[in-house]
Parts: sequence; structure tokens; C-alpha cells
Amino acid sequence: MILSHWRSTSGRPFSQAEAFRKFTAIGRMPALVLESGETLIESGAILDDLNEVAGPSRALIPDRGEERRRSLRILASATAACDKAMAINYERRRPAEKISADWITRCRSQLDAALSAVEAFRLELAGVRRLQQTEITAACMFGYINRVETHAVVGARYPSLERLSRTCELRREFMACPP
Ligand SMILES: N[C@@H](CCC(=O)N[C@@H](CS)C(=O)NCC(=O)O)C(=O)O
Repeated sequence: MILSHWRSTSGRPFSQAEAFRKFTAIGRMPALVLESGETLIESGAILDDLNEVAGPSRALIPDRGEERRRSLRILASATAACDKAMAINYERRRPAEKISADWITRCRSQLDAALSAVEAFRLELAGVRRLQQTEITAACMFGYINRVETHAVVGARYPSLERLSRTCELRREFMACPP
């Protein structure tokens, strides 16, 4: 069972947190409950398990060497960008008098650095080949940041990421999983 979305039924953010803690005390999405009863948390660990289940010929990340290291570097920067956008988003939910502009500025410069790091890999998605984990993660990251921290990505600063995100959003795999 995969638990991957906070869907607020009460209007309060994270309103299902208590039910969710039955699966993982830390209470963060995503989590994957395996048939063995074990629960995996952290998207990287979950994807690692799914890639292992899929096997080397169907895994979405190279299994060794320079290509794997390159993928891991892209994934680390893309998830760092998400973490920073999330930190800003959470900070903005605090009462106005408690919001720290300094903290937001710090996170924003880390977010810019992470976006630039992913952009530097110039991810290209030509033709109809199978999506790789790097492309899926980078496109999801860009879409998320575009929604929650729009001004971080406006102004054609990240042309490769914009192109990748546009191409991915038109693919049936992405259309099947709206945010
Ligand atoms: N690095 C983690 C990030 C997980 C994360 O921050 N999840 C958010 C999704 S909105 C969450 O569940 N936040 C609720 C909380 O931290 O209480 C991953 O990649 O799995």
C-alpha cells in the first residue's frame, strides 16, 4: 500500500496525520507498506525498493557506475529543491507575526541553487522512450515549485527544466497522476 498524498477533508492541513501515524510514527508522506508488513519511508528508499522489485531491465535508474552516480546527483538536487520549497511553504502558513523573512530568504537561495544544479544537467526527453526516475523527479519537482513558489521559476531561468516539465505533463503517465 502506498500512502502518498495529503488530502484534507476538514480544511485543516495534514488532517489525516493521526490515522497516518499508524503506519509511520514520523507522520510524513510518502510511505510504502510492504506485504511483509514493513513500512518504508523517504521517497528515495521507496523508489529504490520498487526499482529492485522491477529488476535491472525495467528499473528507472542505472544500476551502477558513473551513470548511476549522475542520476543520484540529479535526484539529490531535485529533492533538495522540493524540501526547500516545502520549508518556505510551511513557514508561510505560520501566523503573520511569526513568519521569518530571513529564514525564507535563506531557503530561497538554497532553492535557487538546487534548481540551478538540476538545470546544469540539461535533461532532455526526446521521442517516446520510457521515462527515467531523474526525469520524473525533476518534472514533478518543477511542477510543484511552479505551484507553491511560482516566482522562483518565472522568467525563463531554467529552460531545460521548463521544457522537460512541459513534455512530461503531456505524457499519459503524468496525466494519469494529477497533483
Ligand atoms: N524527504 C522526504 C520528504 C517527505 C515530506 O516532507 N513529506 C511532506 C509532504 S507534504 C509531509 O508529509 N509533511 C508533513 C509533515 O512533515 O508533518 C521524502 O522525499 O520522502
